[in-house]
Amino acid sequence: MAAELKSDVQEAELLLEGYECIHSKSEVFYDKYERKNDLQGQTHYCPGCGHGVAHKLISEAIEELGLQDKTIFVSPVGCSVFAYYYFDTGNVQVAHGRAPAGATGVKRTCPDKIVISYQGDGDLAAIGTAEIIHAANRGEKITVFFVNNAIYGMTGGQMAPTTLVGQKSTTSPWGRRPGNEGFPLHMAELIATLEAPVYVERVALSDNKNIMKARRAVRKALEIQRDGVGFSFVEILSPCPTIWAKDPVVARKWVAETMVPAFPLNVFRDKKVEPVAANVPPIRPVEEVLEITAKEGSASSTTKHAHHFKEFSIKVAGFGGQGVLLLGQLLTEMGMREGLEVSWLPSYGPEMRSGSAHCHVCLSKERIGSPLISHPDVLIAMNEISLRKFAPQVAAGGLILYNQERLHADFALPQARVICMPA
Ligand SMILES: Cc1ncc(C[n+]2csc(CCOP(=O)(O)OP(=O)(O)O)c2C)c(N)n1
Ligand code: SF4
Repeated sequence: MAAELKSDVQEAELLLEGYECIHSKSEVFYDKYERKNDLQGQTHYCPGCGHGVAHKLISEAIEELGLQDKTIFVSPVGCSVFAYYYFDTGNVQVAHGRAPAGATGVKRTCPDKIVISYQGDGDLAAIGTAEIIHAANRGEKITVFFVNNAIYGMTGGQMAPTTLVGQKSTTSPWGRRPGNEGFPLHMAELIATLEAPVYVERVALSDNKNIMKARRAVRKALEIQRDGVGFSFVEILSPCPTIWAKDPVVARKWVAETMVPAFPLNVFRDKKVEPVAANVPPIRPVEEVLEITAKEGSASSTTKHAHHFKEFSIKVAGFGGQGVLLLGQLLTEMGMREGLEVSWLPSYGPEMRSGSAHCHVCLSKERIGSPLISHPDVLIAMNEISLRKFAPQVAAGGLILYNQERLHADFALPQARVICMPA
């Protein structure tokens, strides 16, 4: 008897006899996942997590359609927040729930790109409900992959809008009760009630047959975007073994046996529409759009100065009501008139007056990567609080303009020059 017992490896080898075993990774994935220390090379997903399978389906579709160089992947907040570790495409990471809004901006700016909004159910159906509904309703020509695992995975298993009736979570320890927490949201059905979406399907990562269907849906959604047809949305029912406290095989079965009856698989929308050219406004110079073009022959139409900087940053800070934001806008407008790239980023509290207000202004000869300024070349400090708070950030050799007669005796700053001018 003992001699007939075979090891798992021998069993597997027997099963594979006559088959060629191929392991491959889509070219759309990085060759090496650059992660911290000993995590190099592996993904951050738990074993059996559906995100890995969803990533594989998306990357293979991008590769097959030859879209890698055109794709911009917008990753959400949630377990898939680090999708940019894996996809060798353009990547943007946005705030919780805002992926459809971010994707809208990217697509409208770069209409020839393939823009993917990838989101979990907490992200899409809770904090981002408004964004997804309005992006779908506007018919943005983006593709949304919605990974529904019926729970908040990343934060440890709180109830999501998709949590099933009776399903326990850390915030519904007795199981979801419709009388208290409402019914699960069926996002695919909801989106299919809108007029604009072109393609809406729900698929499941429950078994090989359904994974193949998911593969086709993912590809079709991307084709629709490639052809400029309209908004495409694929809901992917996906296992989360860790939070569900099930082993990966049982978790997959749970998708099939418990999730699918509650979230039926279906093509909810497959509209036949002709591709239409993107309705993008003609690109005109900003000065022209804002009607600030100087009149022919006037001084400002001819006076362009030689600027010695490549990039020049200014922070204006003070109280609400001092014109802090307006001053930043004026500087920005002057920059535009000089033909520079400009950005203006305001930051102020809820108070209309007397609250802290500041803004970041960037003037540059090249496109500006981020409007956020950590080390301004110039600080315009309109009050003492702002001086003390922001002066240490000023770049070495920078300048501070301070709205007072003189500096306080205890104030010393070695790295920047201060000019006091009571404005
Ligand atoms: C504005 C904001 N609110 C809350 C959080 C905390 N948070 C991070 S991930 C997450 C839930 C994500 O769940 P889901 O979208 O279902 O994705 P999963 O992790 O299951 O893939 C929450 C609430 C946050 N990061 N930002
Ligand atoms: S917690 Fe769940 S969704 Fe998150 S990585 Fe683990 S299995 Fe995946």
